[in-house]
Amino acid sequence: MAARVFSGVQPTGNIHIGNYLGALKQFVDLQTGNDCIYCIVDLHAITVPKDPSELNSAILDVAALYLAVGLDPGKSIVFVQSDVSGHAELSWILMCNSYTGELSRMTQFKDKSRGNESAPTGLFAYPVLMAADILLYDTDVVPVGNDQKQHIELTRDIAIRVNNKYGEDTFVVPEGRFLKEGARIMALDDPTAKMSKSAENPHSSISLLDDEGKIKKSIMRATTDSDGEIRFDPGSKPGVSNLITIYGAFAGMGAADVEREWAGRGYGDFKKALVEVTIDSLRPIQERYAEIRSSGDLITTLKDGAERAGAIAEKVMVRVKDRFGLGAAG
Ligand code: AQP
Repeated sequence: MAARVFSGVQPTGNIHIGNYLGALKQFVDLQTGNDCIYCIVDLHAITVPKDPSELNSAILDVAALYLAVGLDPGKSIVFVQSDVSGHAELSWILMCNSYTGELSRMTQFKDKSRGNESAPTGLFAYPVLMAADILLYDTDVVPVGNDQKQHIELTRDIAIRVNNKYGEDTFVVPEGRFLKEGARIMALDDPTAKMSKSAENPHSSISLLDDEGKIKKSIMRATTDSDGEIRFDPGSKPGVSNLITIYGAFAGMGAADVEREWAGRGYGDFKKALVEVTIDSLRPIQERYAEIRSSGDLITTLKDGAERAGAIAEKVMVRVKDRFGLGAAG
Protein backbone atom coordinates (compact mmCIF):
# COMPACT_ATOMS: atom_id res chain seq x y z
CA MET A 1 0.00 0.00 0.00
CA ALA A 2 1.18 3.55 -0.75
CA ALA A 3 2.55 5.38 2.28
CA ARG A 4 0.94 8.66 3.33
CA VAL A 5 3.65 11.35 3.27
CA PHE A 6 3.25 14.78 4.90
CA SER A 7 5.63 17.71 5.30
CA GLY A 8 5.70 21.51 5.22
CA VAL A 9 7.83 24.62 4.97
CA GLN A 10 7.30 27.92 6.79
CA PRO A 11 6.75 31.06 4.72
CA THR A 12 9.31 32.93 6.82
CA GLY A 13 11.67 34.24 4.17
CA ASN A 14 13.83 33.12 1.33
CA ILE A 15 13.88 29.36 0.92
CA HIS A 16 17.54 28.39 0.88
CA ILE A 17 19.54 25.46 -0.47
CA GLY A 18 19.43 23.84 3.00
CA ASN A 19 15.62 23.71 2.85
CA TYR A 20 15.90 22.42 -0.72
CA LEU A 21 18.56 19.75 -0.23
CA GLY A 22 17.30 18.62 3.19
CA ALA A 23 13.56 18.66 2.54
CA LEU A 24 12.14 19.81 -0.82
CA LYS A 25 14.22 17.40 -2.91
CA GLN A 26 12.85 14.52 -0.84
CA PHE A 27 9.29 15.84 -1.31
CA VAL A 28 9.73 15.58 -5.08
CA ASP A 29 11.35 12.13 -5.01
CA LEU A 30 8.59 10.71 -2.81
CA GLN A 31 5.79 11.77 -5.16
CA THR A 32 6.10 8.56 -7.15
CA GLY A 33 4.41 5.61 -5.48
CA ASN A 34 3.25 7.49 -2.35
CA ASP A 35 0.27 9.51 -1.31
CA CYS A 36 1.86 12.92 -0.62
CA ILE A 37 0.50 16.02 1.12
CA TYR A 38 2.68 19.16 1.17
CA CYS A 39 1.73 22.20 3.15
CA ILE A 40 2.83 25.82 3.47
CA VAL A 41 2.74 26.12 7.26
CA ASP A 42 1.66 29.75 7.65
CA LEU A 43 0.34 29.34 11.23
CA HIS A 44 3.91 28.50 12.27
CA ALA A 45 5.17 31.72 10.69
CA ILE A 46 3.18 33.93 13.11
CA THR A 47 4.98 32.61 16.20
CA VAL A 48 6.96 35.82 15.68
CA PRO A 49 5.09 38.97 14.51
CA LYS A 50 4.76 39.34 10.73
CA ASP A 51 3.56 42.12 8.47
CA PRO A 52 0.27 40.74 6.98
CA SER A 53 0.91 41.69 3.36
CA GLU A 54 4.51 40.42 3.49
CA LEU A 55 3.30 37.15 5.01
CA ASN A 56 0.67 36.71 2.33
CA SER A 57 3.18 37.30 -0.40
CA ALA A 58 5.65 34.88 1.25
CA ILE A 59 2.94 32.18 1.29
CA LEU A 60 2.54 32.49 -2.48
CA ASP A 61 6.34 32.59 -2.95
CA VAL A 62 6.73 29.24 -1.16
CA ALA A 63 3.78 27.76 -3.07
CA ALA A 64 5.33 28.83 -6.39
CA LEU A 65 8.70 27.40 -5.31
CA TYR A 66 7.06 24.10 -4.37
CA LEU A 67 5.76 23.79 -7.93
CA ALA A 68 8.98 25.14 -9.46
CA VAL A 69 11.16 22.47 -7.78
CA GLY A 70 8.86 19.79 -9.20
CA LEU A 71 5.87 19.22 -6.92
CA ASP A 72 3.02 18.23 -9.21
CA PRO A 73 -0.52 19.03 -8.01
CA GLY A 74 -1.68 16.16 -10.23
CA LYS A 75 0.29 13.78 -7.98
CA SER A 76 0.49 15.58 -4.60
CA ILE A 77 -1.85 17.74 -2.54
CA VAL A 78 -0.35 21.23 -2.14
CA PHE A 79 -2.15 23.66 0.17
CA VAL A 80 -1.87 26.37 2.84
CA GLN A 81 -2.18 25.21 6.49
CA SER A 82 -4.59 27.91 7.71
CA ASP A 83 -7.04 26.99 4.90
CA VAL A 84 -7.77 23.73 6.78
CA SER A 85 -9.16 24.46 10.26
CA GLY A 86 -8.36 20.97 11.62
CA HIS A 87 -4.70 21.94 12.20
CA ALA A 88 -5.55 24.49 14.90
CA GLU A 89 -8.37 22.34 16.32
CA LEU A 90 -6.26 19.21 16.70
CA SER A 91 -3.39 21.28 18.05
CA TRP A 92 -5.52 22.28 21.07
CA ILE A 93 -6.49 18.67 21.76
CA LEU A 94 -2.83 17.62 21.59
CA MET A 95 -1.77 20.58 23.73
CA CYS A 96 -3.96 19.10 26.48
CA ASN A 97 -1.99 15.85 26.08
CA SER A 98 1.55 17.21 26.06
CA TYR A 99 3.69 18.30 28.99
CA THR A 100 5.26 21.70 29.65
CA GLY A 101 8.42 19.81 30.69
CA GLU A 102 8.87 18.13 27.30
CA LEU A 103 8.17 21.39 25.42
CA SER A 104 10.72 23.23 27.59
CA ARG A 105 13.39 20.83 26.35
CA MET A 106 12.88 21.66 22.64
CA THR A 107 16.15 23.18 21.46
CA GLN A 108 14.49 25.49 18.90
CA PHE A 109 12.41 27.11 21.67
CA LYS A 110 15.50 27.55 23.82
CA ASP A 111 17.44 29.06 20.88
CA LYS A 112 14.71 31.43 19.75
CA SER A 113 13.33 32.57 23.14
CA ARG A 114 16.73 32.84 24.88
CA GLY A 115 14.99 32.79 28.25
CA ASN A 116 12.94 35.90 27.40
CA GLU A 117 9.70 35.91 29.46
CA SER A 118 7.84 37.88 26.80
CA ALA A 119 8.53 35.22 24.14
CA PRO A 120 5.11 34.38 22.59
CA THR A 121 3.32 31.30 23.95
CA GLY A 122 3.03 30.16 20.31
CA LEU A 123 6.82 29.86 20.12
CA PHE A 124 6.68 27.49 23.09
CA ALA A 125 3.72 25.48 21.79
CA TYR A 126 4.46 25.28 18.05
CA PRO A 127 6.00 21.77 18.18
CA VAL A 128 2.50 20.62 19.24
CA LEU A 129 1.02 22.37 16.20
CA MET A 130 3.60 20.51 14.12
CA ALA A 131 2.48 17.23 15.72
CA ALA A 132 -1.12 18.13 14.82
CA ASP A 133 -0.11 18.90 11.22
CA ILE A 134 1.34 15.41 10.89
CA LEU A 135 -1.25 13.40 12.86
CA LEU A 136 -4.19 15.11 11.12
CA TYR A 137 -3.48 13.13 7.94
CA ASP A 138 -2.73 9.66 9.32
CA THR A 139 0.83 10.25 8.12
CA ASP A 140 3.26 7.35 7.82
CA VAL A 141 6.38 9.24 6.69
CA VAL A 142 7.63 12.79 7.33
CA PRO A 143 10.53 13.90 5.08
CA VAL A 144 12.49 16.65 6.90
CA GLY A 145 15.99 17.94 7.58
CA ASN A 146 17.60 16.50 10.70
CA ASP A 147 17.06 19.74 12.69
CA GLN A 148 13.49 18.44 13.01
CA LYS A 149 14.42 15.11 14.65
CA GLN A 150 13.41 16.28 18.12
CA HIS A 151 10.01 17.48 16.88
CA ILE A 152 9.32 14.17 15.12
CA GLU A 153 10.18 12.31 18.34
CA LEU A 154 7.75 14.55 20.26
CA THR A 155 5.03 13.84 17.66
CA ARG A 156 5.58 10.11 18.09
CA ASP A 157 5.52 10.40 21.90
CA ILE A 158 2.23 12.34 21.85
CA ALA A 159 0.63 9.91 19.36
CA ILE A 160 1.64 6.87 21.45
CA ARG A 161 0.48 8.56 24.68
CA VAL A 162 -2.95 9.35 23.19
CA ASN A 163 -3.26 5.88 21.66
CA ASN A 164 -2.52 4.27 25.05
CA LYS A 165 -5.27 6.32 26.65
CA TYR A 166 -7.95 6.59 23.98
CA GLY A 167 -7.47 3.54 21.74
CA GLU A 168 -4.58 2.13 19.72
CA ASP A 169 -5.86 3.29 16.36
CA THR A 170 -6.59 6.92 17.32
CA PHE A 171 -3.40 8.05 15.54
CA VAL A 172 -0.99 6.54 13.06
CA VAL A 173 2.50 6.79 14.64
CA PRO A 174 4.70 8.43 11.96
CA GLU A 175 8.39 7.97 11.11
CA GLY A 176 10.80 10.77 10.16
CA ARG A 177 12.75 10.43 6.90
CA PHE A 178 16.19 12.04 6.91
CA LEU A 179 18.64 12.01 4.03
CA LYS A 180 22.20 10.71 4.37
CA GLU A 181 23.63 13.61 2.34
CA GLY A 182 22.13 17.09 2.77
CA ALA A 183 20.09 16.47 5.93
CA ARG A 184 21.87 19.40 7.59
CA ILE A 185 23.43 22.08 5.41
CA MET A 186 25.52 24.45 7.51
CA ALA A 187 25.83 28.26 7.29
CA LEU A 188 28.51 29.33 4.79
CA ASP A 189 29.94 31.96 7.15
CA ASP A 190 29.77 29.73 10.25
CA PRO A 191 29.80 26.02 9.43
CA THR A 192 29.10 25.12 13.06
CA ALA A 193 25.54 26.58 12.78
CA LYS A 194 22.81 25.34 10.43
CA MET A 195 21.96 27.39 7.34
CA SER A 196 18.88 29.36 8.35
CA LYS A 197 16.39 31.74 6.69
CA SER A 198 16.54 34.14 9.61
CA ALA A 199 20.36 34.58 9.68
CA GLU A 200 21.47 38.22 9.59
CA ASN A 201 24.39 37.86 7.15
CA PRO A 202 22.97 37.38 3.61
CA HIS A 203 26.14 35.49 2.65
CA SER A 204 25.52 32.79 5.26
CA SER A 205 23.00 31.16 2.94
CA ILE A 206 22.09 30.81 -0.73
CA SER A 207 18.45 31.39 -1.54
CA LEU A 208 16.87 29.39 -4.36
CA LEU A 209 16.14 32.75 -6.02
CA ASP A 210 19.61 34.35 -5.63
CA ASP A 211 21.14 35.74 -8.83
CA GLU A 212 24.46 34.50 -10.19
CA GLY A 213 26.47 37.38 -8.69
CA LYS A 214 25.14 36.74 -5.18
CA ILE A 215 25.70 32.97 -5.45
CA LYS A 216 29.29 33.57 -6.55
CA LYS A 217 30.01 36.05 -3.75
CA SER A 218 28.50 33.85 -1.02
CA ILE A 219 30.41 30.73 -2.10
CA MET A 220 33.75 32.45 -2.74
CA ARG A 221 33.55 34.01 0.77
CA ALA A 222 32.55 30.76 2.49
CA THR A 223 34.62 29.88 5.55
CA THR A 224 37.13 27.04 4.98
CA ASP A 225 40.42 26.33 6.82
CA SER A 226 44.13 26.69 6.27
CA ASP A 227 45.23 23.10 5.57
CA GLY A 228 44.24 23.26 1.88
CA GLU A 229 43.00 19.66 1.59
CA ILE A 230 39.59 18.89 0.07
CA ARG A 231 38.65 16.21 2.59
CA PHE A 232 35.28 15.33 4.18
CA ASP A 233 35.76 15.57 7.94
CA PRO A 234 32.91 17.54 9.58
CA GLY A 235 34.58 17.37 13.02
CA SER A 236 37.85 19.08 12.14
CA LYS A 237 37.03 20.60 8.71
CA PRO A 238 33.38 21.75 9.02
CA GLY A 239 33.56 24.45 6.30
CA VAL A 240 35.13 22.31 3.57
CA SER A 241 32.93 19.33 4.51
CA ASN A 242 29.83 21.50 4.14
CA LEU A 243 30.95 22.62 0.67
CA ILE A 244 31.62 18.97 -0.28
CA THR A 245 28.08 18.06 0.86
CA ILE A 246 26.52 20.86 -1.20
CA TYR A 247 28.63 20.02 -4.27
CA GLY A 248 27.79 16.31 -3.96
CA ALA A 249 24.08 16.96 -3.50
CA PHE A 250 23.87 19.15 -6.61
CA ALA A 251 26.18 16.96 -8.73
CA GLY A 252 24.51 13.70 -7.59
CA MET A 253 27.71 12.36 -5.96
CA GLY A 254 28.58 11.02 -2.52
CA ALA A 255 31.23 12.79 -0.38
CA ALA A 256 33.83 10.08 -1.14
CA ASP A 257 33.42 10.61 -4.91
CA VAL A 258 33.78 14.37 -4.49
CA GLU A 259 37.00 13.84 -2.49
CA ARG A 260 38.37 11.55 -5.21
CA GLU A 261 37.48 13.97 -8.01
CA TRP A 262 39.14 16.89 -6.21
CA ALA A 263 42.16 15.14 -4.64
CA GLY A 264 45.28 17.32 -4.76
CA ARG A 265 43.49 20.44 -6.03
CA GLY A 266 42.94 23.80 -4.31
CA TYR A 267 39.97 25.45 -2.53
CA GLY A 268 39.76 28.29 -5.10
CA ASP A 269 39.08 25.95 -8.04
CA PHE A 270 36.72 23.83 -5.96
CA LYS A 271 34.70 26.89 -4.98
CA LYS A 272 34.50 28.02 -8.63
CA ALA A 273 33.18 24.60 -9.64
CA LEU A 274 30.68 24.74 -6.78
CA VAL A 275 29.48 28.14 -8.02
CA GLU A 276 28.89 26.62 -11.45
CA VAL A 277 27.06 23.51 -10.33
CA THR A 278 24.88 25.61 -7.97
CA ILE A 279 23.95 28.11 -10.69
CA ASP A 280 23.21 25.32 -13.19
CA SER A 281 21.01 23.51 -10.65
CA LEU A 282 19.06 26.61 -9.60
CA ARG A 283 18.57 28.16 -13.07
CA PRO A 284 15.69 25.87 -14.22
CA ILE A 285 13.97 26.29 -10.83
CA GLN A 286 14.22 30.08 -11.11
CA GLU A 287 12.83 30.06 -14.67
CA ARG A 288 9.84 27.93 -13.69
CA TYR A 289 9.29 30.01 -10.54
CA ALA A 290 9.02 33.28 -12.51
CA GLU A 291 6.32 31.76 -14.73
CA ILE A 292 4.32 30.12 -11.92
CA ARG A 293 4.45 33.06 -9.48
CA SER A 294 2.90 35.44 -12.03
CA SER A 295 0.22 32.97 -13.15
CA GLY A 296 -3.36 33.17 -11.82
CA ASP A 297 -3.48 29.36 -11.58
CA LEU A 298 -1.49 29.33 -8.34
CA ILE A 299 -4.44 30.35 -6.15
CA THR A 300 -6.74 27.84 -7.87
CA THR A 301 -4.19 25.07 -7.23
CA LEU A 302 -3.98 26.00 -3.53
CA LYS A 303 -7.76 26.20 -3.09
CA ASP A 304 -8.19 22.82 -4.74
CA GLY A 305 -5.41 21.42 -2.51
CA ALA A 306 -7.11 22.77 0.62
CA GLU A 307 -10.38 21.09 -0.34
CA ARG A 308 -8.69 17.74 -0.87
CA ALA A 309 -6.63 18.04 2.34
CA GLY A 310 -9.71 19.23 4.27
CA ALA A 311 -11.68 16.13 3.28
CA ILE A 312 -8.95 13.84 4.70
CA ALA A 313 -8.55 15.96 7.84
CA GLU A 314 -12.28 16.01 8.54
CA LYS A 315 -12.46 12.22 8.73
CA VAL A 316 -9.56 12.11 11.19
CA MET A 317 -11.15 14.87 13.32
CA VAL A 318 -14.46 12.96 13.49
CA ARG A 319 -12.54 9.90 14.77
CA VAL A 320 -10.47 11.90 17.29
CA LYS A 321 -13.48 13.83 18.65
CA ASP A 322 -15.38 10.60 18.99
CA ARG A 323 -12.51 9.01 20.99
CA PHE A 324 -12.30 12.03 23.30
CA GLY A 325 -16.10 12.30 23.70
CA LEU A 326 -16.13 15.82 22.25
CA GLY A 327 -19.11 17.47 20.52
CA ALA A 328 -22.90 17.06 20.75
CA ALA A 329 -22.84 13.84 18.70
CA GLY A 330 -20.05 12.32 20.83
N1 AQP B 1 20.22 23.92 7.07
C1 AQP B 1 19.36 22.97 6.73
N2 AQP B 1 19.79 21.81 6.17
C2 AQP B 1 18.91 20.84 5.80
N3 AQP B 1 17.56 20.96 5.97
C3 AQP B 1 17.09 22.09 6.51
N4 AQP B 1 15.85 22.53 6.80
C4 AQP B 1 15.91 23.77 7.36
N5 AQP B 1 17.18 24.17 7.45
C5 AQP B 1 17.94 23.15 6.93
C6 AQP B 1 14.63 21.76 6.54
O1 AQP B 1 13.79 22.55 5.70
C7 AQP B 1 12.43 22.25 6.00
C8 AQP B 1 11.65 23.52 6.14
O2 AQP B 1 12.14 24.27 7.22
P1 AQP B 1 11.17 25.35 7.88
O3 AQP B 1 10.91 26.43 6.97
O4 AQP B 1 9.95 24.69 8.37
O5 AQP B 1 11.88 25.83 9.17
P2 AQP B 1 13.27 25.82 9.78
O6 AQP B 1 13.79 24.44 10.01
O7 AQP B 1 13.15 26.62 11.00
O8 AQP B 1 14.12 26.54 8.65
P3 AQP B 1 15.04 27.77 8.75
O9 AQP B 1 15.54 27.97 7.38
O10 AQP B 1 16.06 27.64 9.79
O11 AQP B 1 14.04 28.94 9.12
P4 AQP B 1 14.04 29.98 10.30
O12 AQP B 1 15.30 30.76 10.16
O13 AQP B 1 12.80 30.77 10.00
O14 AQP B 1 13.98 29.23 11.59
C9 AQP B 1 12.42 21.38 7.26
O15 AQP B 1 12.23 20.04 6.88
C10 AQP B 1 13.80 21.55 7.81
O16 AQP B 1 14.25 20.39 8.49
